[in-house]
Amino acid sequence: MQSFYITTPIYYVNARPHLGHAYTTFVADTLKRFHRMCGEDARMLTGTDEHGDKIVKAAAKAGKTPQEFVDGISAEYQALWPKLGIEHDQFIRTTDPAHKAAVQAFLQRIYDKGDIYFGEYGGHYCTGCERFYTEKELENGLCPQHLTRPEYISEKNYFFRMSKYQGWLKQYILDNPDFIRPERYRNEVLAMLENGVLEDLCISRPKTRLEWGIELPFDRNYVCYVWFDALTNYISALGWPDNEQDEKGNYRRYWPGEHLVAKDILKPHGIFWPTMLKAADLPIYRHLNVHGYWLVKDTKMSKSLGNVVDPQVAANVFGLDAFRYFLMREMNFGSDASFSEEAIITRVNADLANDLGNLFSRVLSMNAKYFGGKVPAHGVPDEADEELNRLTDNACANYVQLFRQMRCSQALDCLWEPVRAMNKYVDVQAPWTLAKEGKTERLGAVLRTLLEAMYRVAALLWPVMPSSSAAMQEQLGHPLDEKRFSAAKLDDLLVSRTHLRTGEPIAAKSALFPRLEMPTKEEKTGKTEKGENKKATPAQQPQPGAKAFIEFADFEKLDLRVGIILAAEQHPNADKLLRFDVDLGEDRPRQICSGIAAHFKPEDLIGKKVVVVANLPPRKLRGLESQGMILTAEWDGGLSLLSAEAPAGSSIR
Ligand code: ME8
Repeated sequence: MQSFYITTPIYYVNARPHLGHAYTTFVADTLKRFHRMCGEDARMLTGTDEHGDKIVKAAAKAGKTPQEFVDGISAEYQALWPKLGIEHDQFIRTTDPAHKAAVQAFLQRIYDKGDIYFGEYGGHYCTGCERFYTEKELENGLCPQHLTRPEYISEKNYFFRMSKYQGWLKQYILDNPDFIRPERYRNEVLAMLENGVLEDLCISRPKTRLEWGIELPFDRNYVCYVWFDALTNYISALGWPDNEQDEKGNYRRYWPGEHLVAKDILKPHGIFWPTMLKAADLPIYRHLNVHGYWLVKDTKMSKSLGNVVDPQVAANVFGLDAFRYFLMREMNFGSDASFSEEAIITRVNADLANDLGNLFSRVLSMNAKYFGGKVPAHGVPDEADEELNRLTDNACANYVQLFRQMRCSQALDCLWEPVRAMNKYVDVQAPWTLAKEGKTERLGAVLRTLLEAMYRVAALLWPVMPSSSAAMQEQLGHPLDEKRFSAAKLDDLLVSRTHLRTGEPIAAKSALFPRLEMPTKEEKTGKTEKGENKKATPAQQPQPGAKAFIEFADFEKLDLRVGIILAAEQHPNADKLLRFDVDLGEDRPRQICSGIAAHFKPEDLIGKKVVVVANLPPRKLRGLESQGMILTAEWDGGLSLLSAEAPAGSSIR
């Protein structure tokens, strides 16, 4: 069985987990699930990076010993991931004894090969980055990351002969075009290798300056530089070096793996790590997958700006699967993306509530109404059915291919083509008309075509939205069984148009993706403010440009009802108006005139369910009495009819 090993960076424990950490970890979880779904032996690693200057300083500030401090924050990370539905197989800490022993073995191996030497070094040291900068790398004498003035330090240290591997690494990247992806980051690393000489890497810190680290096995007066320590986690977690020769051990089973990082740590992963592996005669990782930054309203997240997004709060407010979907869909892997409440609400309402949720809700309720909730038989497919099937086949195949290339956002975009096409197909095929005309066989064929395509989309969405995908599969009478994932099953999803069983009962309704509203302050903080003012607070004022608030009692005066259009024709005296007979569940249909002639052909609207304001006083429009108003949604040049899947006369609240 093919194996797949995905890692996240191990996060520093000097700060609490935020949206950025959650994103990388969600992507890793999604990829692990995707490869499991492909029938592979997939494993995911995450963890915490706990040594170094930064941690010592943060611990001192918190009035704790480094060990107490790292235990506390590492525990927060460990507790968070399961709450976010992350299913990692292992959580590594760089303070684990097995990791420390692995780092020492790694150092010793390179030392014995002659690629670690002792020398004098003077350089500009930035504590924020935990690294030395050369004069050339500074910007106006300041660290380019932290914009602080580094300290000039001169001391004797151990060095890794990284320069020796410059030519090898450059050639390796040229020979393996997708080793670092997307391409822009490959080019960045190539530029670092092509512009000048790669310097040797200082890999020690004298204990006189820093004690909180792993001792060098060949000199007890020094501890290991954090990056050398941290990068080794990717193999120490697999049990290296003890199981290096063991065919059945995790190291031989999973290495080389796939790494996932943001652009901030491109250099250590793109340059230090492959040269370290090469020097230790170990296989090089498969790919370095580099993503951009999440910005908050176009600014970097920072504690001082107070704009750090807490992933747990976001998952609680918006729903875990909706949050995951948004992150995967909104960030084009490799580029930066912006997080805002407006962005998530817009995306979730459009893609999940309107497109996918609405599709499930209308198709399942029609199936309940027309076939008692049982899967109807396949009919003889007509051209429209074939077209939808072909579109679904292509979209499913492209989705899988794009996922393999880490292009999750494009993959999801692709899968939404059949979702949107299915909604259109429902409108065009108009099952309600087929039902009225007694065309039961054709009605069954239409619903079966839809149900099969819906199942394929729902199943493929599992890596991104595990619970919703499982719920949709269950609604379609096919509960998810993770034990049955296999390459053959995935192939079947991609090509077969028969997954459901004729006559089997399925759900009569579905309400998986509620529309999101802007969260209140209380929902965001989870607290009520003391002495809260019962009147509208500024956060509750209407948005600029919106209408003034009304009392609830005013809203209750409206009689909104579901109506079915029984007849529709052009108004005899007005080009802009259509005349309808609408069944509102009363003794006889009402005549309603509506100014929507520019947008619809009257014959297309027969059988449609609409929402009607039923208690407006009758009014004459160009000679014909109108006994109600049909509600529409309008946007730039576009117009659609509001609809609700409920019997005629149902009241709307
Ligand atoms: O660098 N947008 O740890 P770290 C997207 N310990 N991702 C973000 C982000 C943002 N705004 N902010 C952080 C370290 N991340 C080292 C790693 S690995 C051997 C050692 C994510 O806590 C992203 O994955 O600073 C980034 O690479 C990582 O957190 C940095 O985490």
